[in-house]
Amino acid sequence: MPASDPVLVTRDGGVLRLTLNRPARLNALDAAMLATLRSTLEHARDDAAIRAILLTGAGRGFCAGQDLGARDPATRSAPVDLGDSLDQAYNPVLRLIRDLPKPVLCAVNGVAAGAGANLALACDIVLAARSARFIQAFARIGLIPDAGGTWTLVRRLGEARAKALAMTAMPLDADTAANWGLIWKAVDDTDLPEAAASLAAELAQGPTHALGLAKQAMHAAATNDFSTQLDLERDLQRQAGRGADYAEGVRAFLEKRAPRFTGA
Ligand code: LHQ
Repeated sequence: MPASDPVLVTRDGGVLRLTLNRPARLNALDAAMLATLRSTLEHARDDAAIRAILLTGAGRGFCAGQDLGARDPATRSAPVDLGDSLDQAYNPVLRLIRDLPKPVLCAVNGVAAGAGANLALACDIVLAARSARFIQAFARIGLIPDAGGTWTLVRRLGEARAKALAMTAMPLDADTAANWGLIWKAVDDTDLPEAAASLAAELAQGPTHALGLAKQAMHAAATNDFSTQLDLERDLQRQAGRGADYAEGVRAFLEKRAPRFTGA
């Protein structure tokens, strides 16, 4: 894997680590990065040996959103169709992260702006370095939040905070993001690599099938009423209860030892 690859892809046991790798541009997203993210996440979805994904960035930033140098709207004769760019390059990646039946962890190592912020927020668990900032930078360049931002911000923060962040493009520090429930946790910068690696390793040893079903149930909760959600929990728990990991989990409990989950 050449160090110049736009996304570094490495395996450590059941963890697939994806490192956005254009540090001189704060890992701003271009077509090659998005294509690599897409194909790698498709592979991760289909490979049962991959049981957790860890997304992070190289250098001092996590991701500064769309590469604004990749295309100059003013010097092109045809109008820019950003909808096509979202449809073809961004949204498939966001849907993959959201639908992947295994945990996706994001370690936000520095600034996360525009689509970069919302890429992080699409992940299941977000850990951030205390110095990281989340910036809905879109309004600064005359755009609306995309990459799922309007959906995520309103659900996690409510309209008041979501609208203020979108309309002011104010940077949100990692501690406030955690206090507001936008992310899981802020940790000291120097602790982030170890905290992220150990959480990813722990997730990769978990009952992967059940974790995927839990993710599915929680996503459905956003639109289900209580009774429908009870029915869904029944159906998914039925599936989990047939799994080898449930049998192993109960056996390990009774034998007073740590479970050895296989992900099945
Ligand atoms: C960059 C970028 C960048 C290129 C820093 N591009 N080079 C849009 C269109 C299409 C479809 C899909 O959806 C989207 C969604 C979007 O993501 S729109 C939002 C795009 N992102 C932004 O507007 C953020 C732009 N960047 C910034 O505001 C700042 O760079 C932040 C606040 C992220 C960081 O500020 P600083 O820490 O002061 O760093 P810097 O500004 O000095 O950046 C370092 C270098 O990275 C610099 O290059 P240079 O050669 O001068 O050292 C920047 O030009 C470059 N860079 N973001 N998005």
